[in-house]
Amino acid sequence: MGRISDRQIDEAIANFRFEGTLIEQRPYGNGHINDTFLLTFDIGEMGRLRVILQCMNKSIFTKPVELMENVLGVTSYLRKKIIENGGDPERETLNVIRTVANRPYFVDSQGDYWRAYKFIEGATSYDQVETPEDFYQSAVSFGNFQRLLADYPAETLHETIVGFHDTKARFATFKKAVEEDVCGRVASVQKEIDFVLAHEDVANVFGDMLANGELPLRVTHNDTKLNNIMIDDKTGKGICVIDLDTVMPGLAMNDFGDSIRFGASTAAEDEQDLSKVSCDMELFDVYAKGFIEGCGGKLTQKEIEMMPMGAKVMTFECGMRFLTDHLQGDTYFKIHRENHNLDRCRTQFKLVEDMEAKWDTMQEIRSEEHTSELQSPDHLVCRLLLEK
Ligand code: ADP
Ligand code: GN1
Ligand code: MG
Repeated sequence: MGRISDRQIDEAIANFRFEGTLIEQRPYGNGHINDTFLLTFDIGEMGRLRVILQCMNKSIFTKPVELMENVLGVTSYLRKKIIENGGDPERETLNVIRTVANRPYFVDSQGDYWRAYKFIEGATSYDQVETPEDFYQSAVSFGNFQRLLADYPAETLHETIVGFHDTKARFATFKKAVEEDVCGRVASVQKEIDFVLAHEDVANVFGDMLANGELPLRVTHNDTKLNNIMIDDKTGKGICVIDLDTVMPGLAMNDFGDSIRFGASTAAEDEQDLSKVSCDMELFDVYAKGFIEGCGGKLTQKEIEMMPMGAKVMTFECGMRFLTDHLQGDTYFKIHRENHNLDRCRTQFKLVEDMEAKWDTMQEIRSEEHTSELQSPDHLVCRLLLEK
C-alpha cells in the first residue's frame, strides 16, 4: 500500500472502540480510492470479531467530516427502514464504529482521517460476475437502495466530490490534461485521445437533458460497481450496498450504467488482452430487469428509455477519467503496475465500441421489458440541488 505507515495504523486502531485482542491486521479489498484494512479481534469465549478500518483518501475527499455526516445520515436512515421492513440492520447497511472519544472518525497525528465499520460476515464482494443470478441480485439491491432513499432529504447531503458525474466538465478537464501534458505521455496515447475527442456528444447528453428538465435528480449511489455490494453467501441475495462515499443527488441511469460498465464486461476492468473485452447482452438484460424491479416502479419512461445511454456514458466517462489520470501522472486511482490506468482506459473504450455495435440490441432489450408501469417523476425535489 505504501501511503500509510504502520505507526499510523496502530495509532488509529488504538483510538477506536474495538473489543477484544487484535490478532490479525491486513490490507483488504480491491477499491481504487481508500486504504482499507481488515482487523480480526479475539473476544474470548465469544470467538472472533472482524472490522473494516479505512483511511479515507483526503486528496480526493477533501471534506472528510462532511463525508462522514453523509454516511451517518444515510446509514441511520436506512437502518430505520430496514427495521420497519423486518430486515437485519447489522448486515443490510454499513454500521459505523465510533472512536473512544465517541466520534464517527479519527484524525491521526499526520492529519489523516480514519473510520471503522462492522465487517459484514457471511457475504462476498465480487470483482467479476460469476453467475447471471448474482448480477441480477446486485441489480435488485442497487435499485432497491435508490428506492429506499427516494424520500431522503436530499438537501442535507453534501456534494462530496463536486461534479462527480458531470461528464461535460470531465471532458474539459481531460482536454486540459492533454494540453498540459505534465508527464509527456500525450504522444504515446494519441489513439485514445482521438477516441475521446470523437465522442464529445456522449459527454454532453445528460447535462443537456438535465438542463432541459427532461430527467429527475434522485439520491443515488454514484459508484455502483459490483465490488461495492455484498452478496449473501447462503441466499445469493445482494444483502448490503457499501462504499457510500459518493451518495449524492444524481441520475438513475448513471447508477445503472456504472454497474453495466463493470459487471456486464466479459473481462476484468484492467484486462490487457482487448479481444477478451465485450459487453455481454445477457448480463445487460438481467441487470436491466433487476434494476427496474428494485427501483419499484419509480423510474420515468424517459429514464428507462435512457438506460442504454447510461451504460455508454458511464463507460466513456470512466475510460476518460482513467486516461486523464494516466496523463496527469496517476494521482487519483491506485495503480499496481506501469500503465495500469492506460490499460483500464483501453478496456472502457473497447466496451464503448462494443456497445455502439450492439446499440440496437441494447435498445430492444430495454423496450421489450418493464416499460409497463410508469410513475410520475416525484423526485424533482432534487432538481435544483446541483445548481445551488
Ligand atoms: P474504496 O472506496 O477504496 O473502493 P470500499 O469502501 O469500497 O473502498 O472498500 C473496499 C473493499 O473493502 C470493498 O470492495 C469490500 O470488498 C470491502 N469492504 C468494505 N466495507 C466492508 C464491510 N463493512 N464488510 C465487508 N467488506 C467490506
Ligand atoms: C472508483 O472506490 P471504487 O474503487 O469503488 C471510483 C469510481 C470509478 C471506479 C472505477 C470515488 O471506485 O468512480 O468508477 O473506481 N470512485 C471514486 O473502477 O472516484
Ligand atoms: Mg469501493
